[in-house]
Amino acid sequence: MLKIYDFKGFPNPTRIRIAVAEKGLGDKVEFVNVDVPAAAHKQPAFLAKNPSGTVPVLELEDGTCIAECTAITEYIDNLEGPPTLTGKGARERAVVHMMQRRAESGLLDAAATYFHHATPGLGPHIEIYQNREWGEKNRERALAGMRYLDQVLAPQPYLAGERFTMADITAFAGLAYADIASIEVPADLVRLKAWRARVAERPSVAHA
Ligand SMILES: N[C@@H](CCC(=O)N[C@@H](CS)C(=O)NCC(=O)O)C(=O)O
Repeated sequence: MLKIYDFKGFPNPTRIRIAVAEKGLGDKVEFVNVDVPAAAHKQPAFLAKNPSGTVPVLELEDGTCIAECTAITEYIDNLEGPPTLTGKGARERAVVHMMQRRAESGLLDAAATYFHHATPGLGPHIEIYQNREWGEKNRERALAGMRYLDQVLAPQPYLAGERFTMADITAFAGLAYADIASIEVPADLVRLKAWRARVAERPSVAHA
């Protein structure tokens, strides 16, 4: 049995719950709750699994711990059946990773940085360093990221082209993070809003 340490409902754990559901691997995975609000992810037992002190973490049967949603998604996508989330062949894999990274850096991580630095975040026991100016800058970055993704969707239904991929999962979680941080999607980004509504209807996303 694979173990995934996470906290249900948080944006990054949601990325992996979507990936597991997309691949139909729910019966191969045990989700282990990490009490993030109580700072369990900053205690030595968890830091031994992931020195970054973040969820999710995938633990294989041989004890190998894999952190970072991109790496976990790669593993899940290649576990059984042909890969569907991370691309097939050199070109598609490269485009998926490029778009994933743009969604991650420009939207998800930007919204997270705003949340952790310019709002109370997870509370003073966890947010031991805050830089408000850097946080505010990242709010602007998140909005620019949304605008960029809206443009990407002009000629195509999904962020990496014709199919739903890891890039869409990351951007969807990025918008969830923006919601948590009260960064509203600007009203004129109609393509991004329509894409979000379509993605939300996928069974894997609806149940994550
Ligand atoms: N780049 C990491 C981000 C993981 C992350 O930041 N997870 C959040 C939950 S959404 C977390 O553990 N936050 C706790 C904290 O920052 O103290 C990944 O892809 O897994």
